[in-house]
Formats: sequence, C-alpha cells, structure tokens
Amino acid sequence: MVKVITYGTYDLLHQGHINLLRRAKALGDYLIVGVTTDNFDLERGKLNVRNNVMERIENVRKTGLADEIIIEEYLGQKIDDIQRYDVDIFAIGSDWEGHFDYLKEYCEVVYLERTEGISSTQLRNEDTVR
Ligand code: C2G
Repeated sequence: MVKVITYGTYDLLHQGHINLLRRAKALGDYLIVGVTTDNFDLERGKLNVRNNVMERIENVRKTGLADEIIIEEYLGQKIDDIQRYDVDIFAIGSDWEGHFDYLKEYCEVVYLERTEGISSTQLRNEDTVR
C-alpha cells in the first residue's frame, strides 16, 4: 500500500485545496492530511487565519479525500510523521517547490501543480470588502 502525506492550513477551504488533495490522493492508496494548529500557524507567520483548527479539520473531513487526518503542531514534525506512519510520498503544492527537498532522505517528495486564481488570502480579502 502506497501511503501519501500532505499538509496545510486549509483556511476557508476552496477548490484549490480540493484539487490538491485529489492529486495527492491519486499518487497512492492512502492519504494522510496534516492540518496545522492555530498556534503553529501563528508561529510560522500566518496571522489572519479565519477558521479555527476544528473547523479546518471538519472541512477537510467533508471532502471525503482524506483517509486519516492528523494535526501538525511543531517544526520538524514532518520527519517524525513520515517515519511514524511509514509514509512513501510527501506531496505539496508547487508554491513550495524545492522547500521540502530535505525530506527526500526519508521518502519521495512530489510537488503538485497549484491551482491558479484562487487562494485563502484572496477569499479573506473579499470577505473584508463585503
Ligand atoms: N494550494 C493549491 N492551490 C491553491 C492554494 C493552495 O494547490 N490555489 C495547496 C498548497 O500548495 C498546499 C495546500 O493547498 O499544498 C494547502 O495550502 P495552505 O492551506 O495555504 O497551507 P500551506 O501554508 O501551503 O501549508 O505544514 C504546512 C505546509 O507546509 C504548508
């Protein structure tokens, strides 16, 4: 069984996230999705996330694409998760191209095409204008 893992905030879950999850799932048989905690996002400089971690987990769950959902709460957790869950492929959007090459020591690393023209930032801004 090929196990794939991917991570994200998934704030105001949109089609770009869904496409990414679908592409990640298609790489293997079992998809683990890591959802960032509110605190981990603050630590990494994401200061205006709208949905709390429970809402974001629930939205990912509702896509029906994740076989397992875990939370990501500390820097360096990806290596621990890959080893703990015996992951074959780490997948992430192409906006992160090159950034996670250090994980190649532990599993295959795949950068998936990002969906252009939609983002959580854009949705947050539209919401503010409304
Ligand atoms: N994504 C996408 N197309 C978009 C927007 C996002 O393919 N238009 C992808 C991102 O590339 C990422 C996933 O959707 O793979 C989740 O994106 P975010 O919620 O913005 O999370 P991010 O900050 O990219 O999480 O450990 C956390 C991860 O390292 C990165």
